[in-house]
Amino acid sequence: MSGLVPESVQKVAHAALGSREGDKLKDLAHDTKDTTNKDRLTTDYGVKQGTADDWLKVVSKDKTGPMLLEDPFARERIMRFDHERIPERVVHARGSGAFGKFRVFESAEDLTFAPVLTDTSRETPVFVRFSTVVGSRGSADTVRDVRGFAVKFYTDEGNWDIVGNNIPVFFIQDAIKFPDVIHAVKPEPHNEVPQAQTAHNNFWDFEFNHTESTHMFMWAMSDRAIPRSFRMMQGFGVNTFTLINAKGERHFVKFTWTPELGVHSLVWDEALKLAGQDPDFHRKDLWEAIANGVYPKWKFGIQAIPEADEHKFDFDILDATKVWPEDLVPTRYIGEMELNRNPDEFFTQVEQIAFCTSHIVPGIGFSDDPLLQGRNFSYFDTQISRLGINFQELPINRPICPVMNFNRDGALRHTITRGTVNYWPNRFEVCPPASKEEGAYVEYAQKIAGIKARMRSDKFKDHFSQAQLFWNSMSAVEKRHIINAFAFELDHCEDPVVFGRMVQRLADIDLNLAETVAELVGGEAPKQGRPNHGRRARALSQTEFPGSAPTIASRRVAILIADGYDHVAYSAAYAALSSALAVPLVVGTKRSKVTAANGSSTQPHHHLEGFRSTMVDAVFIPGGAKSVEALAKNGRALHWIREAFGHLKTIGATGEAVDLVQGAIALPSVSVSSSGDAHESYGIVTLKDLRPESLTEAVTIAKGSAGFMEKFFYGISQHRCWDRELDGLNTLV
Ligand code: HDE
Repeated sequence: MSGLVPESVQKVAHAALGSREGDKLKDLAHDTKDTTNKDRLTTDYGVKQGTADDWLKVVSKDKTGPMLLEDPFARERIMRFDHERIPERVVHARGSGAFGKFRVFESAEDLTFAPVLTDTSRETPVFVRFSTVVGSRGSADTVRDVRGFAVKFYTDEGNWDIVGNNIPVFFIQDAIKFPDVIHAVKPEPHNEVPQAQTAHNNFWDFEFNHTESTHMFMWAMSDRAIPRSFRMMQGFGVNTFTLINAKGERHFVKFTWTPELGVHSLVWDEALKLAGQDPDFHRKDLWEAIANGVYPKWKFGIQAIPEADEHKFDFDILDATKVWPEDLVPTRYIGEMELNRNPDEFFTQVEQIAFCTSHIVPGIGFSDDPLLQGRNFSYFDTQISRLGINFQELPINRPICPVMNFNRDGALRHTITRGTVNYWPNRFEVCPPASKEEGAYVEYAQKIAGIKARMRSDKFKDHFSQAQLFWNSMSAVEKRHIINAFAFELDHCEDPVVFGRMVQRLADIDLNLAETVAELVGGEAPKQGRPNHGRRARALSQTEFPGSAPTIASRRVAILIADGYDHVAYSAAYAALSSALAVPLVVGTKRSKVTAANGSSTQPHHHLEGFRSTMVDAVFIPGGAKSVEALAKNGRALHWIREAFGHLKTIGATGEAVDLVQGAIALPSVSVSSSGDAHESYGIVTLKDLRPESLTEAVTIAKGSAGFMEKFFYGISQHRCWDRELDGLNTLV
């Protein structure tokens, strides 16, 4: 360690400084201070302070007495503290972020002349902020909500922001409705309840009254709204943008990010528990992966429609409540983003970053998407009240290319612009506008003719076809989760008008869905449903994105032990997990030293009370007669095993621990090994008669492998054992 900056962070930062990606880091270095032991405490105006503990007082003999307002040190401290908070974001208040880099591996020059999308040799620095939408800054990470996925590219032509979500559509079609939808979803005005939840009367009342929301609320009730990790979600620009190529041709486009690790979600019970047990679960997960060098990566994709084809679809391509089905407009993946550096300071980087949909660079344009047009106004405006008019000067926001203009003054102006003129044109010809050849942004000459009116295109009026398309495209497990999500949400609406009408609305999507939910929540079953067109589309079900290769990198695996554990199995598992870049976490009956049967010992990372099964992806329990006996008598240990089973996690056990797992789960359909051969049943991987040589450190993760570790790792790489749920075995939570 040097100063207070962890070495791992420094190493990455220094490596990046030599590269193109390091340009933003170099820029930030001008404003970055390390806290070191050499520094001495000073006031903000630089005077050294001799004490940090006592306010200046008039003291009597017993050293007590009134405090003096004169004390400038104390006043500075208190006043600075009084003003530490700035307004939190009105939406997306809770988030976390990281630095990284972006590069295209295939030029999109047929679509655009923007070098960030055409120059395959260029590395563009990025900062990404992930967020929830509804909750306050201090709310929990794992609530059911849409996730923000906002990317700032620091390009040589200026900053380009894609301010996206992990769901490709939105609740409303026209920006004028945004205050209504957000008021409805936020805590209710009379009692400020509930926090960070869609499960309340006002939200579902709004949804019923806005049929255009139907498609989006189906996504919000799906597993997409409870991601396992920010690193395991897709990102979508949602709005329709345009790209202009060197020939002056224009395409309508949508942007997509697809994670290398695949799209994976928590199960609902796990998400609910984590909100209390580890409210920072996603924030820590991102930090941990980057600190461990398992950098999250996403492929960047574009869907493009030539300008001439704008009206060839049965939906309006400018309607943000619609996807462009992959079967009609395939995504072409052309680039990759990697996040590889954690922030140095949360407030000045993650909190003060200011995204604006209006930040685009030459070669990229807007469309007449009525949601996007409104967003272009809103983001700049909101930054003014959140950060002040000079927000673009904050280190995290300023571009890495030159900035020069005659915008001046305002609160907290930072830049000192020398020179005698602050207007154009001027007699010195200082700072003239650029020509197109010099890289000026030139608007596409779009022909427009029309009348001034408050209207929407007729195609915007179809609010159900794509909601049906989404439902039809779900897997059996996903459908079940959506039904359960509605059952949970509507159960939290006490007003019978609200849940009663919502179950009727579900009949516009699928009668069976509506009937099932009606029965669960106590609404009147709809008599008739809207005919379902029966069509399905690719890429809507998240099961189509399992990841580029089976891996357990960055997966958290608990190893449960007590005194007397089998050290051979323990250390083989620990080593194999580490070499596969997973995160082994040893959880003991206590956190003080635990001694193995052979006299070796280990210091667990956690103990069973402090750490819960919800916080890991899989569990391994080595044998050892005494250890297993202790775990079997420990209610929390048994609950760990049952809960991990109920949450569909892979569980591995060797030696005596096989009987422990079998006893805890006690389901006849789940069999365990009785011999020296590794055995797998419903994601329970067991090896009764352990021969040390059967536990290898180098594990190939592939389907159908014979070894214990191979089977165990393959199970983890599959994220969850869905067969347990399909066969109704997941009730032990
Ligand atoms: Fe936002 N949105 N939004 N939004 N949004 C904000 O800007 C707004 C919409 C999204 O990590 C605010 O800086 C309007 C769609 C993200 O800092 C605000 C409309 C999508 C973030 C705002 C929308 C988003 C925001 C609040 C409808 C997905 C967090 C703080 C017309 C494509 C960015 C801020 C970050 C934040 C307005 C709809 C994504 C108030 C008016 C659609 C990821 O300006």
